[in-house]
This record gives sequence, C-alpha cells and structure tokens, in this order.
Amino acid sequence: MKNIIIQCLICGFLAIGLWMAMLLLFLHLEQEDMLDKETEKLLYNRSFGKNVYQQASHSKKILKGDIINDRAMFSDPELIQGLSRYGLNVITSRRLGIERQVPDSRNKICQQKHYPFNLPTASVIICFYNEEFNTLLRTVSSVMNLSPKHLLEEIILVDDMSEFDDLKAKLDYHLEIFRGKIKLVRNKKREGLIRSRMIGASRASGDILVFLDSHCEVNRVWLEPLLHAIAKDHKMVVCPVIDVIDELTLDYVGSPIVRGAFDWNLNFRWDDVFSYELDGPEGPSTPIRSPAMSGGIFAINRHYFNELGQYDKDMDLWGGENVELSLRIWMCGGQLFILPCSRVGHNNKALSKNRLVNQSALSKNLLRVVHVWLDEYKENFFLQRPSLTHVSCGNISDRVELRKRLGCKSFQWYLDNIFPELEPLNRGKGTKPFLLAKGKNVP
Ligand SMILES: *[C@@H]1O[C@H](CO)[C@@H](O)[C@H](O)[C@H]1NC(C)=O
Ligand SMILES: *[C@@H]1O[C@H](CO)[C@@H](O)[C@H](O)[C@H]1NC(C)=O
Ligand SMILES: *[C@@H]1O[C@H](CO)[C@@H](O)[C@H](O)[C@H]1NC(C)=O
Ligand SMILES: [Mn+2]
Repeated sequence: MKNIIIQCLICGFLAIGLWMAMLLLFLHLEQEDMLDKETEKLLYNRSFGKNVYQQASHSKKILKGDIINDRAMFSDPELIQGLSRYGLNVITSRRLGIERQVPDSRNKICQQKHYPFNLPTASVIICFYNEEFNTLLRTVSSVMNLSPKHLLEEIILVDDMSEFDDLKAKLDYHLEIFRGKIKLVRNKKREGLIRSRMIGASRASGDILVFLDSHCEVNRVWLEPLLHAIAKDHKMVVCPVIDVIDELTLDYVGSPIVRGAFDWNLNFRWDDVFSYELDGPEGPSTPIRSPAMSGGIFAINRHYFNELGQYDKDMDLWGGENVELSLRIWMCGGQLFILPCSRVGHNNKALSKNRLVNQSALSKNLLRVVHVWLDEYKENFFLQRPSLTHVSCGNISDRVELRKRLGCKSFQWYLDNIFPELEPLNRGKGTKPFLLAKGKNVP
C-alpha cells in the first residue's frame, strides 16, 4: 500500500515537472518568436523605406547584392534569426569572413597629413558579449592590418561571459594567427561593459588606451591622429568620426562631421557642427570640440584615465557612462575632441534585441550621473523623468569625493563654457528648440 502511494506521488511529481518544463519551453519559444516577429516588422519597415535600397544602389558593390535586391530574402528565417540574435546580417557577415577592406572615407586634406614616426604606443581594448564571430574577427583584423606595428602595443579582448560556442575554443584557435599581440581575458561572471572596460584597462601596458566596440572596422591611418593629439596634451581625450556600417548590407558609409551632445534626459545624440568651426586653415580636418562622447570609441592617456577616476564601477551593464565621463573630462580640467581625420566604422545594430536596454540599470546609471555632477540643474532631469525623483542610486560618496579631490568645476561652468546650447529649462529664456541631430549613430 505504502509503495503504491509513493509510486503515485513520484508519478505525480514527474507529471507536474514535465508539464512545467513544457510550459517553460513554450513560453521561451513564444518569447523568441515575439522577438523575431518584432525584428521582422522593423526589417519590413526598413526594406520599404528609402535607406537600404538607396544605399545599396549607390554603394560600390563590395558585397554582391542578392540579399538586398531580393525582397523575398527579407523573410529568410536565417536572416531574421541572425538579426534578432546579433543585430546584423549574419549571412553577409559570414560571406565577408574575418577580413575585408573598407573604402577610405577621409577628406583629401587628411590623406596628405603626416604624423611623427615616434608616438606613444596604444593598447586597444575591445569588450564583447555574444558578438557575431566574423564581426568580432573583422574588428580585430582591421586593427592589426591598419595600425603601425611599432605603435600597437597590444589588443586586449575582454569576453564578458558570452554564451555562444564559437566564441570559445574556435575563437582561441583563430586568434592564434595574431599571437603575441593579443591578450584575451574571460570574465568569470557577467560584469557589463563598464566594468569589463576597467578590467581591460587594468591589464594594459601601452601609453594610450583606445576603446573600441566589438563590431567596428577601422579605416586607414585611424590611429596616428589619436595618438598625436594625446602626445601633445596628455589631458586630451579624442574620438574618431564614427562611420556607419549598415546592419543589413554591411556597407561602410562615411559620416558627416558631427559633435556629441545630450538632452535633459541625458540621452546622447549627435549635433550639428557650427560651420565657422570648419572654416579655419585646416578646413574639414579641424578637430571639433565636443560636449560629449558617444561612448563606444575613444582614446585616452592610460595614466590620465586612472588619475581621472576611470569609470564609476557601480554602474551596471551600459548606458550613461559616456555622459558621466564626458562631464568629468570637461569639468575636471581635460578636453574632449572629435578628430575628423581618424575614422572608425561602427555597426549600430539598430535591429537587434540588444537595443532593448535594461531600463533599471540605465535609470540607476543616469541617477548616479545626476546626483554627482548636475548640481542645482538636477531639477531639469527630474522634470523630464519625474518617476525617478525618489529612486535610490546606491552609494555615491566615492564619486562625490573624487569630484572634490580633482577640484572639478561646477555644472554651471560647463553650461556656460562648453555646452551653452543645452538650454536650461528653468532659466526662463524661452524654449529654443534643440538642433536636430544629423548623424544616425547610437552609442
Ligand atoms: C513601421 O512603420 C510604421 C509607420 O511608418 C510605424 O507605425 C510602426 O511602428 C513601424 N513598426 C516598427 C516595428 O517599427
Ligand atoms: C537589469 O539590471 C539589473 C541590475 O541593475 C539586474 O538586477 C536585472 O536582473 C537586469 N534585468 C534584466 C532583464 O536583465
Ligand atoms: C558609502 O560608502 C563609503 C565608502 O565607500 C562609506 O564610508 C559610507 O559609510 C557608505 N555610506 C552608506 C550610507 O552606506
Ligand atoms: Mn556599439
């Protein structure tokens, strides 16, 4: 009798367990399916917008056009899945492989410039999480191929606990050809982009840290202008112009010269450059003073990065850290410029599910920026985001202490001197509309 009851109980548990497992599987598939549907819709929208076809027909056909010319291909499940998984066209990416040439997008004036042979050396830091294999390798091979050997100290790859199999043994195997120049660090737990970059920086030994995303391709003579500018002033932080790698065609398209800005939500965006800034003797190669950086791609002196307090290690995943670093650079005695002669292509991945940022991490990060740096202007942020007024952002005493120690200027000073176009909502001067961004990059 007892046995039968126990058997029944076991059967019952097994049955319930099985049902639960099936239910979870179903929900999981359903969720994947929704993401795919979402991607498909975005894709559909784009394929009937002007972008893809115009760009494709004007581009130099680096890629043969069967994917972009055939609308039927937009319903290819492999393409859709790849898009929702990686945010880019995996079919084309596989065909391009681990190395390709991109068109020189620099202005002619840049092509005639010469840089000293002896410059500080660079450690290039690339953090990745579930990146598409060929895209990651193209990032690495473009840096290897287009950086002068004597200036490239090393490339440091930081794997933030990726889950995809090809980023494990297969990646190790493929990196062998670059042996000697590459350090691969694998995080033991998920740290997010911000802490991963700090981990990469702590392993670096070059004079200059150059941060790149894992879906970039650098252009010709990209590194020298960055190193040269920092060699002249060690508190100079510089960004290349970020060209666009289209997520569908993977075409490399040059960007107009823009500068980094943000609004009272602390959302980053690109802004027009004043025409007089490009009227000087250097014309369109003039360095552009930028109130903010987009985040992914910049170069900074390694000692200065440490002196300036690296990143806020209590920020999670990504978002907001670019505005925080931009404010810290300007308010604490540094400078931030965009150098039009240095160009790096970046894939925006606008169709990826990764574009769904973790809102709670982002809100916390932004609040840390607001409470440490915005002084009396924090009210402007809360006018935009009233729901965050009483939300806690953890312990910021270290960052407040850092600001004091570095003797940083006020946010008022930053508004007056660096970013007067950020019209304070409560100054009562009327509402001058923001300039519309021309670039289409997101950080
Ligand atoms: C597609 O475009 C339509 C109108 O242009 C818009 O209403 C819709 O939200 C878009 N869908 C997606 C998924 O972006
Ligand atoms: C979002 O980030 C927070 C940490 O800030 C984490 O606790 C949470 O699990 C994340 N949510 C998702 C859906 O990843
Ligand atoms: C915040 O952190 C500092 C040191 O990091 C510590 O001294 C202080 O007690 C902490 N404050 C709170 C409220 O936990
Ligand atoms: Mn990116």
